Amino acid sequence: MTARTPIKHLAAQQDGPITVSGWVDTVRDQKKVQFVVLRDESGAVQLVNPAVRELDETDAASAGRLAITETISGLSQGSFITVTGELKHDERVKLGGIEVKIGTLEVITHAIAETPIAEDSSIDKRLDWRFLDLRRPEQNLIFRVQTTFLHALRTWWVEHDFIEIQTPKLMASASESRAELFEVEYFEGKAYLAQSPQFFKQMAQPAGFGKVFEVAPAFRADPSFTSRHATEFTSIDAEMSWVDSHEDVMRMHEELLVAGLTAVKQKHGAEIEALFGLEVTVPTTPFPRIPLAEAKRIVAERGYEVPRADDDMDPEGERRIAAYVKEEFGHEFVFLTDYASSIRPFYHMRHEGDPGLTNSYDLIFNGVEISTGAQREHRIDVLEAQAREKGLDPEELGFYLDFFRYGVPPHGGFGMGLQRVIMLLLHQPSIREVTYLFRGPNRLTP
Ligand code: AMO
Repeated sequence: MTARTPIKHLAAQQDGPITVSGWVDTVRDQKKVQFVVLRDESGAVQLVNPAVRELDETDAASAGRLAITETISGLSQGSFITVTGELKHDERVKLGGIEVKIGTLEVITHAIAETPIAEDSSIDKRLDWRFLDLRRPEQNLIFRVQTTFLHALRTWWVEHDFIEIQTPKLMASASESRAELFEVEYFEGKAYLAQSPQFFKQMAQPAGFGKVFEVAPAFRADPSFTSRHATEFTSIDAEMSWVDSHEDVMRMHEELLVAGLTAVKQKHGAEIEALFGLEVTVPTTPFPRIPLAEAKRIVAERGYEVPRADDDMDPEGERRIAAYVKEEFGHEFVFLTDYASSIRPFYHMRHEGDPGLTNSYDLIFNGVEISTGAQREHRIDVLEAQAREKGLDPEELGFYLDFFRYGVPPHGGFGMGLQRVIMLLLHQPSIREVTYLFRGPNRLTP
């Protein structure tokens, strides 16, 4: 490994010799002095070189300095370099109050001088050149926040005795609605890309695992071009035994999110404020809960009738109910509960006295759905009847229905879109900004 010091550690170092490596952000090539802003994954630092434009035979150091000066004059933005030099603290330096006086400079790889994207390039153009786009400090922070968030979730799950599972992404049948299904050739036959780990995370319940989680890709052949949809996203899933209702799932879900957001605030709160002008709020528990019918009444009273085409909440309704919750409870999250069975999958448990409603919820964060959760129907006769009612082929569901024939505890869980959470947490305009490599109806590269 190159013996380099990450730039973020320089401020805490004493003045003296140092090696730094990274890519060139800017070059200011003045007659008497040259400045290079060097970036790495952790920050930026100013490098300085007293320029020597002509060889001075009387000065032994002159030849080396002249070579460095010429190298810097030809240095293109984005080139990767390694510099050894002298670190010096100097309050007058705007960038972090430190500077490195260049001793040696090695160009590791030259970048083509013409950068294909600029700050104001369209998102599509930036995605074409995603590896360059990701060099921006904001992008780097997004993925460090995501790392911290996922790590905190995993820690929480492990501390609460959840088992991590990896379920197959190649399936013989649909895992959610047939409408958004990718079909792939599979030897002589067909396979489908998993839309969620739904059936297999439920399988862990009759398997006696108790509590499970998975963080993995999910695929949806959704042709929409909205800011919240991707054809491939990361699904965060949890499922646990012995729930009395969806209320137990919501309690687990909110505790988990508090753990995730606390870690993000602690580790990145200041940077998020500096780069995005945002304060991360750790939500209080319990999150507000509003039955869907009540939520629709509230937004109607406030001047918006949710279209009646289906029984769901539309995106505008989600925005409005979130605005109401923010105003009334000062909360960024709201659980909308008790969705109609007509718009929920067959595996959601229905209300004991009212089969028109399910023990389910959607979680809204800053006005957008980030998650769906529910108690599952675990009684085989009821489950079969519900599947038939939805017009599903019991043949295709055979393996799933078997889970319920050999003993199974009551259970429930949720699925949550990782990219949606990060997008809404950091107030990003689109899921494209927070996806490492976005996949949509017309994007399969890079
Ligand atoms: P659902 O279909 O609501 O529920 O998906 C759960 C969450 O996954 C995210 N999501 C998406 N993110 C980006 N692009 C998409 N096309 C996309 N589709 C879904 C959303 C959504 O809230 N099996 C159930 C969950 C469960 O009951 O456990 C399910 O998949 O954030």
